[in-house]
Amino acid sequence: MIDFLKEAAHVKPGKKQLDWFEMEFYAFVHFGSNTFTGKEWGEGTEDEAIFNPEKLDCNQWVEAIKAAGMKGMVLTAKHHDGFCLWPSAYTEHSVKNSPCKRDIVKEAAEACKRGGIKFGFYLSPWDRNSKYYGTAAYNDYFCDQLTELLTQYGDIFYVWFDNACGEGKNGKKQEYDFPRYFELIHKYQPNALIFNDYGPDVRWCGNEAGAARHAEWAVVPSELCHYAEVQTGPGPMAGEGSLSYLYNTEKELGTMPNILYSRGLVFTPSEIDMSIRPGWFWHEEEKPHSLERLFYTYLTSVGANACLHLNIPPNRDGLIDQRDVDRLAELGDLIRRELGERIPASVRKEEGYGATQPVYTITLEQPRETINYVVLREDIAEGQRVESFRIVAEFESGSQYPLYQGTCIGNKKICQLQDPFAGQNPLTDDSEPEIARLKVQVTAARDEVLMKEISVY
Ligand code: FUL
Repeated sequence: MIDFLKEAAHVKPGKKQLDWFEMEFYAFVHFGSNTFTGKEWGEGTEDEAIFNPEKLDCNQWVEAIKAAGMKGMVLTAKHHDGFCLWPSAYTEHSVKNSPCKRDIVKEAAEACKRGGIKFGFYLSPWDRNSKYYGTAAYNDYFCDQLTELLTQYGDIFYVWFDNACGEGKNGKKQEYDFPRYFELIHKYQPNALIFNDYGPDVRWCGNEAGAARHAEWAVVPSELCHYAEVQTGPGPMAGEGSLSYLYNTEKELGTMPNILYSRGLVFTPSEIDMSIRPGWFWHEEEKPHSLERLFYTYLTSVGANACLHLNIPPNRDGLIDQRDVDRLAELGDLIRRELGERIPASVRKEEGYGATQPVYTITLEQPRETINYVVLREDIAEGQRVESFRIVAEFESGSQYPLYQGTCIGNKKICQLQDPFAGQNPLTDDSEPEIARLKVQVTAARDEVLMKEISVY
């Protein structure tokens, strides 16, 4: 068992995954026939003539996205209704037969390039329009479209596959040939990450409400992400008795009891995807979520060993709704205000504790009444190791006060100690002394702890 845990501690990310973690926060853009019908899932029978975004301006999208601090955009090149935002040579159901006639994938890719953010696309395997859907020929059709997108629009950082699988217009279901799709991506865009509910490079967190698990491990059982590369030997219970089904909606994925009974381990981190509004597509009657909700989601996704993929749907003019533009700017301002400037402090690793239970003392240059956040980062290039930790405040007198208890750390853990939307923290009434030091104590880890950053805000 000990050996298996040690092995788990050494399951490592690829370079693409490390670069992805550094992006932290990027945009989803759901746009298509549904924008004009008010639906979330189109039937595939919509007339191309309805698609007419007269003021379309992808530069406006990019500006709104950048104002929130997001580093990329993922456009729905084709949603379940099969309508293509680029003039695909393989179907008539696209922008080319709409009054708009513009190649929106091209315009979006170019706007991202101009704005200095990365571009990727969502391509729905479920296609309710295609006559091939539900037959062997559909995988050829899908690969032809995928090839167009991979070869005509410059660098692609991300290909997002939706696992939804319903019936096509002929009432048939389709077997998706994912290994074949992945091969094309590796061939034409070797630097692109592949998102799918079950990996290989990034997996779904299991909900669309913006909620990470209390321990969102990047190292998970291979049963869950069967397309990712297995990096360990078989677990102690491998074989018939091991978990044969594991869903990405489970509460526990990478925790110890869970991985112990797995067949092997893969490094496949989680993405938190959610829309700024209730729907993925723009609907007149909907409005953006509160600043508070979006900010918490940011803290508990980017700050919980995941990335945040926030959807911003353009409206019927082809522009991001002004209410969303304003909310994104507020969100960016709040993130910068809360987490933009570190409090000057020095960090010392205490001697005398074991390699798996180190204690770090953070000494503030100036004692303070309040600390709002502690940010912890493991050097995950070497693997993810910390299972639990706690943070204690120390006053000048030496007396201590427990502040925070956490589970895994991974790429980045944002420990929120104060709530910017609430009143005073009980710790900081006038009668309390000021905080002089903080102690971060790792209480369990799978192998030697390698911290890359400890900072306070
Ligand atoms: C889901 C889809 O069915 C939704 O319409 C949306 O695109 C979401 C991101 O993924 O599976």
